[in-house]
Amino acid sequence: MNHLYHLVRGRMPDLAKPAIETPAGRVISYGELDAMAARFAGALVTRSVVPGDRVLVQVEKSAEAIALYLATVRAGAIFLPLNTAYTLSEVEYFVGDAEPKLIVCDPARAEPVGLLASRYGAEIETLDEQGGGSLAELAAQQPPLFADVERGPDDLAAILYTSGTTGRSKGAMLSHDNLTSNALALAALWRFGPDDVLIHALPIFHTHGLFVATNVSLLTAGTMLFLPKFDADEILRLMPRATSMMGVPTFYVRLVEHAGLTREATEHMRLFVSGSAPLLAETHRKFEAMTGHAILERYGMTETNMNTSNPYDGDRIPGTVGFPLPGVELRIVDQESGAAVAAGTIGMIEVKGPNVFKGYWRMPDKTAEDFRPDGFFITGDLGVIDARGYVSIVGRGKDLVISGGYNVYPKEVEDEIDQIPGVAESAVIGLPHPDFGEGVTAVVVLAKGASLDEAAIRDALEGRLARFKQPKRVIFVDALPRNAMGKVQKKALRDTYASLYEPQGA
Ligand code: MLC
Ligand code: AMP
Repeated sequence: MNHLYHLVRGRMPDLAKPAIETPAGRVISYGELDAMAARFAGALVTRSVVPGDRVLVQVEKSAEAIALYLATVRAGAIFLPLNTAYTLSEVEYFVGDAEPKLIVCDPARAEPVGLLASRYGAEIETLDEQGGGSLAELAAQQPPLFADVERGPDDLAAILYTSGTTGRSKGAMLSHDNLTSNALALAALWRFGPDDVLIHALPIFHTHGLFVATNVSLLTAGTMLFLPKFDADEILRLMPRATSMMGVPTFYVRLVEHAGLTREATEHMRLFVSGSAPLLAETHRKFEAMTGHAILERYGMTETNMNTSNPYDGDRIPGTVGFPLPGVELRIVDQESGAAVAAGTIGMIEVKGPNVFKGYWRMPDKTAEDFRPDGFFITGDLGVIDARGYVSIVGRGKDLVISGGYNVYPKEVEDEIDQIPGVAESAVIGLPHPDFGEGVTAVVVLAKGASLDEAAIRDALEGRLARFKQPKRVIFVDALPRNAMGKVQKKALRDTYASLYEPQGA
């Protein structure tokens, strides 16, 4: 049984049990979530959504947004969530590429998104952060029961876009089996069960918050404490009644800076998980010294769900991402030739298993490029396996910046900067950042006679790129360092400006 919703329903506890609680005191039981998802599924069908259709969703975090996710898979359609920070021009690309039947957006954006929808022949409905809006109104008129559309294990449940190192964003096609197999593996490994109360402060438009956190909790009949966003005070307030939390490294960086983080404050917690970006060994050690908890670091990506995890029992080693999950094959190969490397040698990480996606939406060539003939997916991450079998990520073979757990592709930012009148060329790099792990930084060469400053560059990017992608700092240089082949040497730039974000006096 691989249908995501069949599994959720099959594992539902007592229907009165809370599935989601909000800090404002709202409690949504499993029974209510089930009925809500049925009503939303009915609403989707009313809006002519049929199996295989894409439902593109750019809404704030709410229990209703989770119900919409469940409703989409119940209707046999494909859930396509988008970061709420994306600008209209960014959204337009996804609409054009995915050709959704229905777009669900925040009421505040109904007008411009509505125009966009009509241009691309899509329907539009709205959903706000309180769970209101036109889609909720339509759902309220539907019955609380819905006959779920049958889906096979390889049928798609979701498409999540991930930007490309060159060119366009790619939609990673994730099947029901990709999602269920991974959530079940994680739930077993991390010992999730009905007594778990998970602090959920992640956004729900990415793998981490939507699949790792939400699917694991729903498939184990747990309760999620649903915060709209990360808030250290609120998280510490909730810890005495929670058992677990999943977060990106920035969560932990901020928590260890908080005076309220103590052994007593975390006494009721049994598990802290970190992923989506490298957790500094220093943060791991500080957190353990302050709380007695060793953060469990795991490694995944949009295309593959989770690949490896430190053990639940046994050493959780700082700076490593642990062992391949049960059912996941992982190997390290030579980046150029693809040949296996000697044990203990750094190389490209490749993975294969039920967790690995079905390819990029309507990009067969790109898909073929990223898979080996024997079915292994080339992750673009560089790693090494030690004598005990622990995997460490030691770098990236792809030009990518990860800022606070969000991926930013330098090429996309460079393309925008290069279009600004007065800019000759640019290089975008990630530099060590005390809060975000890496800070997006632009190194810009101005055209002869141009006199742009940092503010002018930032202003020009407004509305074109989501704020988290915009450079935190802009550095002006006379020329970019290049090698003999004329390729910009980003490593040289990263070395030169390595301490740009170091706190003053550090
Ligand atoms: C927000 N801002 C960021 C940012 N998040 N800038 C850079 N990087 C980020 N990640 C900017 C905003 O644009 C704004 O800028 C300012 O910071 C304050 O915004 P905010 O909303 O108050 O930020 P904050 O709540 O502090 O958010 C930081 C954060 C958040 C780290 C808590 O970004 C977050 O929740 N990240 C999680 C991302 C995630 O879920 N990744 C999983 C991907 S899945 P301005 O200029 O407007 O003031 C994946 C696979 C896997 O990777 O393995 O899991
Ligand atoms: P995304 O495309 O948003 O899914 O990001 C996936 C990328 O995040 C991976 O390819 C890795 O580069 C990175 N990543 C995820 N988890 C970790 C981790 N624990 N340590 C280092 N990098 C990670």
